[in-house]
Amino acid sequence: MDFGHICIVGLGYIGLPTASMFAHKGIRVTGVDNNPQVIDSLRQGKVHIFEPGLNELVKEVFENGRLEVSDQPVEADAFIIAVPTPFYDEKKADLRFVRAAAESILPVLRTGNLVVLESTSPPLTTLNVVKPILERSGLHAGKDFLLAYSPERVLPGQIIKELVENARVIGGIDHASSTAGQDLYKIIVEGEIVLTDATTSEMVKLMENTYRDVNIAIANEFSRLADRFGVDIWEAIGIANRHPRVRILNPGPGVGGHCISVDPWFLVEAAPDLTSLIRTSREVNDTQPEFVMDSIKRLVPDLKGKRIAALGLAFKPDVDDLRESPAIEVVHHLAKAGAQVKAFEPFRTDFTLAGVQTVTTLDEALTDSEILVLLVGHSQFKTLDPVAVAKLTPARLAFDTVNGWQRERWQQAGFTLERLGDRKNTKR
Ligand code: SAJ
Repeated sequence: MDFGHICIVGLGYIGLPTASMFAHKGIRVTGVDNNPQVIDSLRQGKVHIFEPGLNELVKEVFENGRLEVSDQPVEADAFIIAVPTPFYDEKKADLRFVRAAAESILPVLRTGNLVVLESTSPPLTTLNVVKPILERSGLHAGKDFLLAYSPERVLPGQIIKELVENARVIGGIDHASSTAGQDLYKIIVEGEIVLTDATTSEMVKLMENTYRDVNIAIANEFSRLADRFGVDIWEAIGIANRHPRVRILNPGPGVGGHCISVDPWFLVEAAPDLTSLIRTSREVNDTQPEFVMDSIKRLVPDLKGKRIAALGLAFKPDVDDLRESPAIEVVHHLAKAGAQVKAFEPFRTDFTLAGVQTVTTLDEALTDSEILVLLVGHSQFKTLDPVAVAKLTPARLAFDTVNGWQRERWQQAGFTLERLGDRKNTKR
């Protein structure tokens, strides 16, 4: 199947890089978003999200006219839905954006089109939610138009590279839909393209993120055990990982972002009777900010009025994404305990947080602080020179939740450096 023009609904972390990459490969692309601010800023050449390499790519395809933006879908050969699937407070998938995106395609859906859902979704969403909506057009899936699910699997911070190099799964509702999906994605994908059915590909996506969540949960649980037994978790993991079949991930302040902290719940919701391990892992990761807080309180039992520099608010290193960030959870706990927190997030200096002072420079965060708490392993924090930091702050106690700072160097510079899950080297 040939694709001269494709329409991508949703211009967020996935939709915009995907649209830009297709345009970069010479395809005419219409990118659609229902947020007028997104459309306005893109039309002014401003990219509303931070992702290495994305600015340059967007600039190129706007300048050569291959990418245009619109507030509603237009007729095209193929449609890709890349909208968020958040969840409600009770951990149930919120498919309103997916439904709205499918409905927005209805008026422009034509015979011969291919529609691909990329949004992470509970099993059976393509068949039971998207297909019936699109068939309200009077056209039949598999007969008049093709329909597939193809999950995005790119890692924020490396999206541009992974979009091209990662293996791509395409699950059609029938064979023709799968092969049409393959024709579409081979335009941008250099990695392997694996064809399967729609429900398998939905489940593959959820399994990948759940697998990672469960593995991080065990690392976090190990950090609690290490803390109890006077072990240094970082040393212990380093040794355990020398085993040829063991690969323990890193503990930290918790699991954030819009994927791994959300997606496992889709499986729990879909089959609560079969998912006790998945649910428990989510609960371990969700309570890790409390473990961080308890560890800090053990060092400083009365946090009232203590001036704390909280370094990093993003959900993980070197990204500007704050969604579901455990660092923010920790900051809230500190503020609730009466600490005077100054939070610094270098990738989002515009960000404000109720009840917490956010500052725009590292100097401001450090200047009169008594305790430093490293919450995100941003490269610029990990490479800080402790001797230089010591000159900028009266603080001499630092708590590192991500193993970002070398204890010896910081101690030589006059700091007491405590780390998450490291009771072996604790000074108190
Ligand atoms: N984290 C740890 N310890 C680790 C690794 C990660 O605590 O050893 C934390 C991070 O700090 C972060 C969270 O887990 O808070 C998730 O970060 P991540 O880097 O593991 O993953 P995401 O959410 O950025 O991207 C994931 C990826 N999925 C997998 O690696 C299986 C990515 O490939 C997916 O495309 C993405 O979810 C998605 O969009 O679903």
